[in-house]
Amino acid sequence: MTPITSFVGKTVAVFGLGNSGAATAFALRDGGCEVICFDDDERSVGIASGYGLRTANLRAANWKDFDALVLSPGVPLTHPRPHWTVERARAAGIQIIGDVELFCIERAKLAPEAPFIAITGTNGKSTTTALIAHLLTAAGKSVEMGGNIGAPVLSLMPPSADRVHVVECSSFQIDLAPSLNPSIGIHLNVTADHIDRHGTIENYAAIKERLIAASSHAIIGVDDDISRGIAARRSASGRPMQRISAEAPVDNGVFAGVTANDGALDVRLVRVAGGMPRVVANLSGIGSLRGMHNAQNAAAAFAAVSALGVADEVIAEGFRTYPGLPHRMEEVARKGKVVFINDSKATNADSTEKALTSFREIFWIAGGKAKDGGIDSLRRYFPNIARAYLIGASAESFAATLDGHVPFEISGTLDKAVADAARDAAAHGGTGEVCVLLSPACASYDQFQNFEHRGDVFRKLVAALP
Ligand code: UMA
Ligand code: ADP
Repeated sequence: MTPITSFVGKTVAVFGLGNSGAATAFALRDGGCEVICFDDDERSVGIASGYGLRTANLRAANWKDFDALVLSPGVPLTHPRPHWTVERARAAGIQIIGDVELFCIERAKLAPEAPFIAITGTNGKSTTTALIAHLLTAAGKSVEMGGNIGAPVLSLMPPSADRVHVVECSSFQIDLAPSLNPSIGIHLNVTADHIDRHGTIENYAAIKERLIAASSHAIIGVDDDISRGIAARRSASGRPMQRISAEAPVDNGVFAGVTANDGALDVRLVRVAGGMPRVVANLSGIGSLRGMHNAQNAAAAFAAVSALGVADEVIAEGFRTYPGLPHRMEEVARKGKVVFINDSKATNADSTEKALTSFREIFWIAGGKAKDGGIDSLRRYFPNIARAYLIGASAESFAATLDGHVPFEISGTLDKAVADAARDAAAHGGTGEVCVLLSPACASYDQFQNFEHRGDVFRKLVAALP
């Protein structure tokens, strides 16, 4: 834990008592602050007081008594409308911040030179965060990893010059962290997401840009228009930066170069420094980093870890031992020529697209609670699909999109889909690799608790196959 010592003798309201709120309350309390906790859900309030935290109904509080409101990232700050606690804090004139801000304040006080890598972007944050942590650990560094990826940042060990903090930051967290100033800031990409919480894509992107704008060294993906604009502004500032790309060469940074090799694609990372390109790593054959989206993540990770002085060969070798994250194109089994891939985290068509471009001869399990647009945008990848197995509430609408283009059956449930897809994949002609792919392009809530639950069920069903 990182006790927060900057609020000694002060009183702070902590609102939202999930993972981040609970860790924040303990970190402030252990640092010597008076903490008052509350949540809209009375069960969370009960649990917090059961753990010895001081709780009170903040609706009835005098907000002038507080020095700050620490808000959980899931609580609306601006859109669709400011939460009632935000209105009360603003009326009382007190600052509204989040746990990442407290971490930054403590780092500035304790160890301003402590290495701090912060990662944002619409997609690939968790993969890049976990990959960087893996590479640094493999290089023998002491690493603390957390933030949006799971472990709240204040549950980590305190910042110090001899340990590297690798912190995934969501737009919600950045919005609550006005003094966020990582030593290395990574921005991967921007596509429309969380508009309900930020109003417009411009506002969403501007919040993300703050992470790299205040970083000492910036690493910026330049494969979408908005991110290219962010890179151009950073470049104009004259402060240190590198561009990364999975699509085209860059003049200073790391890009992924692709060459055809006997029907397959070889993906190599190329670093360009002082105008000189040099191949620094080969991603071909690394199952945990399949696909060009992962080449973007790997390029970002290479640039960041290299900036901390780790040798090129050590990073290249570290890629080979990266285990990958569960539920993201995760290889869960291989039975003869059939590989079973769990991509349950793909809850929309954009994410599923990455999987459909990464494999051939796909026996595709899809469906659930559909998002707007369904799977219309995936039509151009239909030639990669040998047969589809449709589950969940979206089955009929997905069937209508596939009809006449891809053979399919309505399996209804995941257990039937896995059994049928495994049988058909094993019987498929030829000797080349075929793939049973769970990449639903849908939320899971119609049949499962969440995407992790759906992926875990898939893994068990595959393990139980004859
Ligand atoms: N709550 C209220 N009123 C509200 C909203 C929430 O009282 O209007 C209370 C809930 O009753 C609950 C608590 O707030 O008790 C939940 O807070 P939270 O939603 O901020 O969730 P945490 O458990 O604190 O988890 C948060 C991040 N969640 C969100 O940003 C929604 C986690 O990211 C993160 O891992 C964790 O902090 C530790 O840093 C999850 C996430 O879904 C993975 N992130 C989004 C994403 O990746 O797309 C941004
Ligand atoms: P995040 O933490 O930003 O949600 P993850 O690393 O968990 O991202 O990846 C979630 C999904 O997003 C993956 O399953 C994949 O489909 C897609 N994805 C991962 N990296 C990228 C990237 N760099 N660009 C676009 N899509 C990506």
